[in-house]
Amino acid sequence: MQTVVVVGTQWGDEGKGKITDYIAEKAEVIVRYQGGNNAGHTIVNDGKTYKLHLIPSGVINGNKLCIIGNGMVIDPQALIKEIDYLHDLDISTENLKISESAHVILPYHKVIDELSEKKRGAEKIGTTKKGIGPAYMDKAARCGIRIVDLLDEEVFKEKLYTNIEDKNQLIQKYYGAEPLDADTIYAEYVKYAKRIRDYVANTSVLLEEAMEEDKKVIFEGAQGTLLDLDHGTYPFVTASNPVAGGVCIGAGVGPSKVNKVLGVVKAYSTRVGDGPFPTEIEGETAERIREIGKEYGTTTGRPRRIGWIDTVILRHAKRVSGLDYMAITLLDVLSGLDTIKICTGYQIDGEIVSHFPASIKQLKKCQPVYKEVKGWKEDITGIKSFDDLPQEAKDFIKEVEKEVGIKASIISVGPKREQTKEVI
Ligand code: 2SA
Ligand code: MG
Repeated sequence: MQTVVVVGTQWGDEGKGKITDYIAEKAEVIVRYQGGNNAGHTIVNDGKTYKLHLIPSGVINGNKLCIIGNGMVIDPQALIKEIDYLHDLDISTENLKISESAHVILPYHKVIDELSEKKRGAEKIGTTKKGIGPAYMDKAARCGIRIVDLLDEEVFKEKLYTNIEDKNQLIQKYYGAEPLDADTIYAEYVKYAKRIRDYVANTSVLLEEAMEEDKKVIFEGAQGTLLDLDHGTYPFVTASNPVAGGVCIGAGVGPSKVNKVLGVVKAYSTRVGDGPFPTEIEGETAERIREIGKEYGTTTGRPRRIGWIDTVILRHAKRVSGLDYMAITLLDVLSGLDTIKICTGYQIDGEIVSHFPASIKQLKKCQPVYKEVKGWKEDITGIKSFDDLPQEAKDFIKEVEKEVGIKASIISVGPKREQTKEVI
């Protein structure tokens, strides 16, 4: 039995979908354990580009068991749209299973997400406005509606009508916005329930069975370590736990069942949304990386902020997720640069810090300490193996490995499956 967690080490968009799709070739079960349709995973296979938000990336890769775990928050409308989208592309969802314990995103979550961001003004988080935070808030406040509740019309009605009263108080009295109509939501969601009913299961049990049969399981993280509710740049984070530990809670498996953790590392850094970003750069190099790397939000289309690779962050990710090895992605995007910077530490008020600070004030003061390495001019998108890489690219990887203290086992030089290479 072997299970692997694919986790984002930066602020998301490291190419987790692509790496999951690549290793999914050898796996039978793919599980998402946190987040919702705030995620945007792009996969290119056989000349086709797929964009997924809720369904595990393994769905593209044959008839695998794809699990939406209990730790996720599900917008049923978005889920049905994604199922229909896959069907239109002749991709089967017959092996898709949705946890009965996952929470449901309701229209008031989306409205409150939008209103609370507006109210924050300059201090906004830069959320995707998909209702993710408010849905997790209700989960913690014990007034959330789970998939199992949605499927029982009586239970759903009772919970919805109770909630709507409270939510409308907030929406109308606090935010001064238009209240929502419970009857309309009820009628709409009952229809959604009918569409998704057959996919719903106790996914923790399904996973246990699969593991007992020695099936290879991939846990696919969404977002990244620095967006983790506990380990990220709080409050500029998402409302779930993308780190590897999130697997146990969000999929219903014990820690002893998690065998390996693969950290996906973009060869530079990006962030979409607000909050501190020590190695952020602007100007020509940033523009160039954004255009070549197509650094625009998959879900929202927002231009992503760009920066150099930051090994302070990567060491933080290694520690909090227990990374075994790295997959370095988008290496090709750096081709053509004269020099490449690797951040090895921060200076705050004249002192060198080598661990990622928790204080946002401190983070804003961070001056990155860089090591500069030589770039390479060659187009590397067509390399057949790791050995074909120019020496400078190999040296860049070696330097990152040395700073982080773990090996890169996979490198990726383009969006296509054949552009992902195993190093070891
Ligand atoms: P939310 O909506 O409550 O989760 O937002 C909170 C923060 O988390 C960030 N976040 C993301 N960052 C990178 N990628 C994400 N997925 C999409 C993508 C995002 C998009 O793949 O491109 O299309 O804009 C993602 N989801 C959430 C978000 O920007 C906030 O900083
Ligand atoms: Mg993404």
